[in-house]
Amino acid sequence: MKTLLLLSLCVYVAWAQDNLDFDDYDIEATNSPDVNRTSVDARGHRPLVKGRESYTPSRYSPPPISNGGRYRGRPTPAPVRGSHSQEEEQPEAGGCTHAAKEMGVLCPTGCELKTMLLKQERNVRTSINELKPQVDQLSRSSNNIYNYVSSMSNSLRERQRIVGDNSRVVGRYTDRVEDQHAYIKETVDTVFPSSIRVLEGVLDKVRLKIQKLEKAIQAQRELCKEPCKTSCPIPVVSGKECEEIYRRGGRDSQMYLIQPDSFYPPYKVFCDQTTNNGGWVLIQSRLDGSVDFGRRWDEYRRGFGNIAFDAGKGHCETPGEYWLGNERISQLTKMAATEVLIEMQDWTGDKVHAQYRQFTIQSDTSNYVMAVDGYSGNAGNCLLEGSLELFGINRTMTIHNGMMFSTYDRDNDNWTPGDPSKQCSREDGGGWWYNRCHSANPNGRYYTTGAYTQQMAKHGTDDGVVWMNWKGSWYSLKAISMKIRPFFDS
Ligand SMILES: [Ca+2]
Repeated sequence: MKTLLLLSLCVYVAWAQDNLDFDDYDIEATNSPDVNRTSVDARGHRPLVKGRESYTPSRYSPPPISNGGRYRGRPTPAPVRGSHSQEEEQPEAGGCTHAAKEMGVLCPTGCELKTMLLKQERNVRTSINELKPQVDQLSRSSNNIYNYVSSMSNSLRERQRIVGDNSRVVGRYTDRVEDQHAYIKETVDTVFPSSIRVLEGVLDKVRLKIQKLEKAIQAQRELCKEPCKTSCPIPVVSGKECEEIYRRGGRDSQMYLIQPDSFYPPYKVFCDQTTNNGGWVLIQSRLDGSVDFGRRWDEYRRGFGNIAFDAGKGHCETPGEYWLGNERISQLTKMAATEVLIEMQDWTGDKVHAQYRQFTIQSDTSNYVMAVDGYSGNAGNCLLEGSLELFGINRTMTIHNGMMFSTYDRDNDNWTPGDPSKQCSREDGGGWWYNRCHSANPNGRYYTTGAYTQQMAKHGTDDGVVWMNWKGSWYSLKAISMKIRPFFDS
């Protein structure tokens, strides 16, 4: 019973210690300058960027109707020509009328009438004789008119027949037109939509291709940002790494071709053949800020930067700024025991170094976990011990040994894994074996001022080229380099 009680007490103490540690984290984290950052503006709207953007309201207005029918004045009836009244003629009364017409007609009588009739008969006969040919002529004319009317009737009937025929033809054509219309409508309703779908598919593919091209163009632009690499004569001597080149007579520090694995093609690297008996493969180099180290996972995996320059001696004996690439570093350190030499320089010219007798980078599948051991040097043992400015768990957080590699697009650090807002690489400027987060930051932002401040840092964090155990968090080194070679126990 006593033993059980003691065991329970031990468990409780251990649990309480754990919780205390967590509380310490939180208190420390709250007090750390990392947290006191300015808040980000709300982005519910998109304000215009002054001088670069403008707002143009685009509205469609239909054009006015033109050439659609001109107004014509309505025709007016022709004016009536001046009419004049005609004198009413008095009827012929055989000379029997009164002198005044209001008095009416005076009828003749007796022989007087006979004489008058005889006299009249002559006149009438003459008139009849004159009228007769006119009547004949009129009769003939009537016949002609009759014939003409008959002919017109025939023509009219013929026309009506033609019109009838035409309407039948028109009817037939109308039917055909309706058939055509139905066919076209069906085509529009069924064939066109499917064709449009096909075209939309094609359009989507074209769009994807354009996006790919734009990405490729962007990638090319990124490449073009880097300064042009000068061509260097490649030394005849080569080997699987710089140590082998040294043994084969390559004693000058310069760019060489190495081929660690005959299965893969050789690649260029800078060999330091003078420091500590030479044989060093330069895997990391910062010296003037000419290369951006804020890069993606894939770039750190493949490597980037400039291997070396020809400063006028006919061969590339001046190293550039570069990262050899995690894949190559991993391969080199896994071939055999490897040591690493980290040399650094401040802005006054002082130099220190940190050396580890064992240095191995695991493969891609384990996110290039780093393992170091066997420190010596005068820069401070950042990779194994963390920052000496910190104590307890806070120092532990800055140890790099055993960490996976992280970049701003691949968070493998120890700072709240799974929370995308807690990314050391994003805040500290480069790819590195971040913990939570660092005591050494050789791939950080390059400050030409040396000392820098929280206000100068992009995220208010110590994102410079930092080796805390030498210069603290707020001093960015002028130069730092990492070199590896096979380790031979002497
Ligand atoms: Ca994290």
